[in-house]
Amino acid sequence: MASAAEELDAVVVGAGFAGLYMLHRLRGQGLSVKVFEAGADVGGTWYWNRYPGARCDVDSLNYSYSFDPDLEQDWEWTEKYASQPEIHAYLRHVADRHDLRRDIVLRTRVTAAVFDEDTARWTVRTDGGHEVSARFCIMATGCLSTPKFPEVPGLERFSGPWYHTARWPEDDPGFRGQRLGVIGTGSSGVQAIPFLAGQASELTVFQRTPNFVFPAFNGPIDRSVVAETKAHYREARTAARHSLFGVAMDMPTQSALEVSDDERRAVYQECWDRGHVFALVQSFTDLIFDAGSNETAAEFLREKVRDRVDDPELARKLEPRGYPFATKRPCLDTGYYETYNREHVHLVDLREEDLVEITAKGVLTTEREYEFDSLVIATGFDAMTGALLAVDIRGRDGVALRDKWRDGPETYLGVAVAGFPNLFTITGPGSPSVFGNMIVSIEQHVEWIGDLVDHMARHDRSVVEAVDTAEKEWTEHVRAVSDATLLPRADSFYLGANVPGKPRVFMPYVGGVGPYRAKCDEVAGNGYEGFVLR
Ligand code: N01
Repeated sequence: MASAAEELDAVVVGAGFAGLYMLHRLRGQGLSVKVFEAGADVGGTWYWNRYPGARCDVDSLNYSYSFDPDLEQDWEWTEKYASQPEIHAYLRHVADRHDLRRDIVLRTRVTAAVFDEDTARWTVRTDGGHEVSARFCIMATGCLSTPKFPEVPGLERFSGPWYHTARWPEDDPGFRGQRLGVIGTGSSGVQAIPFLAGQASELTVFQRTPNFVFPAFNGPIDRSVVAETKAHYREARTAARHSLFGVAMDMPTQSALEVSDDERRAVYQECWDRGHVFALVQSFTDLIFDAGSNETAAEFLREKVRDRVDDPELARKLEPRGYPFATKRPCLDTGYYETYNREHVHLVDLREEDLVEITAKGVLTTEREYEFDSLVIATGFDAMTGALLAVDIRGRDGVALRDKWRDGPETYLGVAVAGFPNLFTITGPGSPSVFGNMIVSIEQHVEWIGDLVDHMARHDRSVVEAVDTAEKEWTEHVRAVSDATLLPRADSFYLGANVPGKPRVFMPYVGGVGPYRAKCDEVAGNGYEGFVLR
């Protein structure tokens, strides 16, 4: 254990993609840094989400660090979309390659961070009894890291074992021959269900909202694409950084309503065949702006459900309806719908019967009790703010972040908060974050924060704080940009709508990864306008 009030330049909370690179970056700038990580290993998301079938929905060559050109060349991805074990192995490799582990304290959760105005330092405390003092406190806690559980009571009464997809045990439990219940059909459920169906003797899925799901067409990585990308990685990375979603793609030029039905179908089919989450979203200019255009894509995808599911009544239940396409994160699948053609797989439509409680034997709905040997909870996350507010963060005048954000998060650029000097939130609310390729957004924030810290050192400044008016303007801009789209029309985790009582505020910045980067660069170029440096 660290000695009381060990003095550091920076504390980083979390050792996932963001925390590892932040440590590397600040250490390279000569700062003393310590990382606290709750998990038993580095990896963040890719440590915790080890459920069967877990894999990335951004292609491997894009979902990787760009900061180390040698790593980029050395590392060999095996699949188009990497699995959890492969991404975890990659992050473990990065930690070793850059000798990061010596400054990472594992199995240790940060519980509080308090700013002292007299010393202009943060005191950071952990559940392991650490107390450290640091000039900078950097939250690399991830956007999807605080699990959300079903609201109904009784989970503790269930007599069998249960597992949340985001807290999967290191030793995979396996469900061979068991009656298994799964609650939730977001990306985690959609990925896990085909694998779980391969184990369980009876699998029952409780679906509240059917998702838009299309095939990943995953497989061994195309070696010619690898060679081509590696030969031009710098250009590819630059293009990704300036793109809409952090993955370089051709920009559409037409509305979905400007073309004939046949042309539109051909475009959708081509995107479908690519098995790419953003391709379909970006196939026409107006899919996330115009309900009529959006409906054409939605109907195309519903038709595919009908093609893939044998029983028409079951297909009807699985067809996504009631919210526009892409207003909840669409899912990439491998055999998801086909799984429902298997005799031992059953669907309970929670729009027709409500969940009442978890009982000792299983799940009680308004229709009947379903009995299970084990349960899988795939109900997602308290997204974006959950992990930040889990820590008791107190800024100037002892103000708690939990109080400041009572009506929803307010940030300047999603990276800083007025009243909380020298605190940074990597991919915080108000930045593109979950609305694109996380790694591109993480690297951008890490580098921007690193540059700011360097700027402060060169200009003999020790404290930086977002200005209240700049924060208000940015928060309003984030809201206005999302309000111009269809995105707030779904009860999504982007809006906090999946967590009862959470303020209904659209959290990611949806103006695009490239334009957002340009804005951050402009702020820095103008001497960090919107910040006070003391
Ligand atoms: O979580 P989710 P997730 N009773 O919130 C349902 C990333 N990710 O873990 O839609 C019954 O999407 C809920 O229903 P509803 C990715 O960004 C990426 O699956 O709220 N059901 C929904 O069906 C993704 O978007 C990958 O009505 C309840 C499900 O549970 C994000 O993580 C893989 C319920 C939760 O879906 C979150 O995905 C996995 C209740 N009380 C995750 N509460 C990649 O591929 C919730 N639900 C990279």
